[in-house]
Formats: sequence, structure tokens, C-alpha cells
Amino acid sequence: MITRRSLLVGGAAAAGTALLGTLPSIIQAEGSRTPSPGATQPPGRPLGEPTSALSARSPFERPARTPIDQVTGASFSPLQELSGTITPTDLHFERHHAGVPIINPADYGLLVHGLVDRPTVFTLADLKRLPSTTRTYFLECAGNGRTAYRSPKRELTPQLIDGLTSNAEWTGVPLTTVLTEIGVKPGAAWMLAEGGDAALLSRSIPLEKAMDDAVLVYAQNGEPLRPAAGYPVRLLLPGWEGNVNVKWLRRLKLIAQPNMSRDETSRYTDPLPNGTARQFSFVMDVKSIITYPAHPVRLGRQEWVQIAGIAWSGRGRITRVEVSTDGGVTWTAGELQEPVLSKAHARFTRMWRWTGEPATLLSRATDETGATQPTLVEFREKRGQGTDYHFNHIRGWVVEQDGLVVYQVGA
Ligand SMILES: Nc1nc2c(c(=O)[nH]1)N[C@H]1C(S)=C(S)[C@@H](COP(=O)(O)O)O[C@H]1N2
Ligand SMILES: [Mo]
Repeated sequence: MITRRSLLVGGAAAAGTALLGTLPSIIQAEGSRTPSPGATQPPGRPLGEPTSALSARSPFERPARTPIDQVTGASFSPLQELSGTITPTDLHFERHHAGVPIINPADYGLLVHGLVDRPTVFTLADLKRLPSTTRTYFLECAGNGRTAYRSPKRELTPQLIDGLTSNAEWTGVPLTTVLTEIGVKPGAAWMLAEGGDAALLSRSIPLEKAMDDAVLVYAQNGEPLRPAAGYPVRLLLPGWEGNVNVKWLRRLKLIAQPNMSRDETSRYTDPLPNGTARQFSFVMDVKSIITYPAHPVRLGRQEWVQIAGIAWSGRGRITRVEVSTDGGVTWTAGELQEPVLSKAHARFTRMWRWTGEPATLLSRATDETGATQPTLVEFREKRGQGTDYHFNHIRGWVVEQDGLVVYQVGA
């Protein structure tokens, strides 16, 4: 039986000493104090800090993306340090192909042309005048999970394995509103979306998706998009691979056939074992990862552990996340925290007691279409060792004899 006492005994002492060495000395002293019951203030009750324009994190909490300073690269979100489902904006993963342009909204215009009745340039003010929508969606880079698949290591953390997914509340104009406004001509079946960065990233999007749930987004988590997220406007295609969510959106062209841009031919196609490649693998498949316990956590013997993680699917709602603590011999349904939203991260948990024997922890998510995650062996057979994108196989953590949790290399 799980009691409050059995949860509290063990574990508490092991946590939290690793960071202390890097904190300022006054904080180190604070951190090394033995907590006293009910203590909330230092002796003498000195006045606290004043108000400020922007809040800062507690100096005891230092989540960070990594690596930094990548002009043509990615920065991974620290999944193991997040709670709930919303990714704080400054910890949302980033991926840019030619750095972050700083765009003055006064100079911004979105050209919509091609097979349309009334080619139009929309200013930011034009877009903001249209009826808005606010929805929560994950955004995941198609290359998320590549390191763990291609060059797995015991020392990988949730951040380095799957930190190229994040989840946010987005606000903007449904693309259907804009397309209906300008009139789509018969014969239009695709839409070229082009970014205003030095990469001029461009992708062809089926008109069906553009008319379904696509959004021209100008705000994230309640504030204007930040430059790295595509300020002032990005295209959001819920559940589809990160790359098509074009940032710094400058042009939409309605066309009859896909454009065969660089980013949909030489990139963002999936090489297959038989030498051919899958093209237009837009949807992000059902996926999950346990974010606690995970490397470099060390568990204590007989410790009660809340196994926790996130699950998501580009095809809709997560309906089930099963957790195994014996390497996949047996599975138990985890609890899904409400609300579980379509095409968004969902959080799952399961209580478990580590007896001290080596254990292998796995999670397996299923979505509302019935799709479920393949094992690593099944995935490798179907997609080949050299595949580059869409890695949604089951991930595992091994709890070693001494309690150290490491990434499961191989299966
Ligand atoms: N214009 C433009 N849009 C872009 C990119 C880019 O480099 N330029 N990167 C794409 C890729 S590969 C991904 S994964 C997502 C990342 O979005 P984020 O940085 O907001 O997380 O943006 C996409 N949109
Ligand atoms: Mo990406």
C-alpha cells in the first residue's frame, strides 16, 4: 500500500545536491540548511524584493535549453525539468536554418497569391482585426529522437533524446478565414508557404490541411511570438512535422502541384531500407517518453517513485499510455492527467516502488485512431538504420543495481 510516510522516507536526501556547487555562495548556504518545520522567512523577517517589469526564476531553479549559439541548428527543451503540459516560452525548443531575423512589424506583410481571386498583402494589423482562435498544440521537429536512434548512449537525458518537442497555447487567425476572404480558384490543390529568413524556407502544403485546422499565429502563451518563434507571424499546422510550421511567414502561393522545394526533396523525406524514400510524411506519429525517473537520476532502494512523462500524437488525442517496469513483459495503464487535448502533450503518471532489483521502464502511447508506438526492433525493420526523421519507437530507461537510471541502448 502507498502511504504518505512510505513516500516521504527515502529519496528526499538524495535529491538536489548536484546543482549547489555552481550557485552563488549565499545560495549554497541557504541550500545546505536543514529545513525546519514551518520556516518561511530568515530570522528578523527582512523585507523581500521589490516589484519588477519582468519576473525572474528562483535562483535555485536553473532550467536551460542546450546547445546554445546555434545559427543553423537546434536547441533542446529540458523535458525533465518541466511539469504539466505547457512549455514555458523561453524553454520552447528552437530550430532555425539561418538564424533568427529581427522583423519590425511595421514593415511586415504577408502576400497571398497564385490561384486566388484577389491577391492580397495582409499587414499584421489586418490579420489581428480578423476573428481569432486560441488553441493548445505540440510542435515537434521531424528529426526529434535522431541521436537516440543513430548513436544511443547510456548518458542521454530526456532533453537530449526528445527535447525537440514543446507544447504551447497559440493565438492567431484560422487560415480558412483568410483563404475564404481572397477566394481560392478551382485547380488550387497545394499551397507554397515561404519564410522571410535568410533560409527562405519553403514547403508545399496540401490545400486540405490549409482549410482544416491551420492557423496564422501571432501569439504564443499569451504574448506576441518571440523572434525565434517566427515574430510577427508563423504558420501553424497542428500535429505536422516542425519544418512545415514556417516562421517569419512572408508568402503563401496557391498552386496546383507541390513545388518540390529543397526542404521537401533533399530534406524531410524519409530514406527507407530498400533505397527509396517516403515523401510528404507530414504527420507526427504517436509517441511518449518517461521524463522521471530518467538519466542522471539515482533511485534509492524501496523508494516510491512517481513515474511521469509526456505523450502526444499528431493524429489526435492520446487515449492510453501503458507503462512497463519489466522491459515490456507486463504493462499497466498509467494515469492520464486531464484535460487530454488533441495534438497536444498529455502527461501520464504511474506509482511504482523500486525494490532494488535492476528494472527497465518503458512507456507505450496509443492515440484515438488506435495507432500505438512500435518497438525499436519493429521500427528498425520497417524504416532501416539510416532513416532520418519521425522516430516514434518505444524508449526505455534501465534502473541499474545501484539505482542509477540510464538510457536503454538497443532492445
Ligand atoms: N522560416 C523558417 N521557418 C522554420 C524554420 C526555419 O529555419 N525557417 N525551421 C523549421 C523547423 S525545422 C522547425 S522544427 C520549426 C521549429 O520551430 P520553433 O523554433 O518555434 O521551435 O520551425 C520550422 N520553421
Ligand atoms: Mo525541424
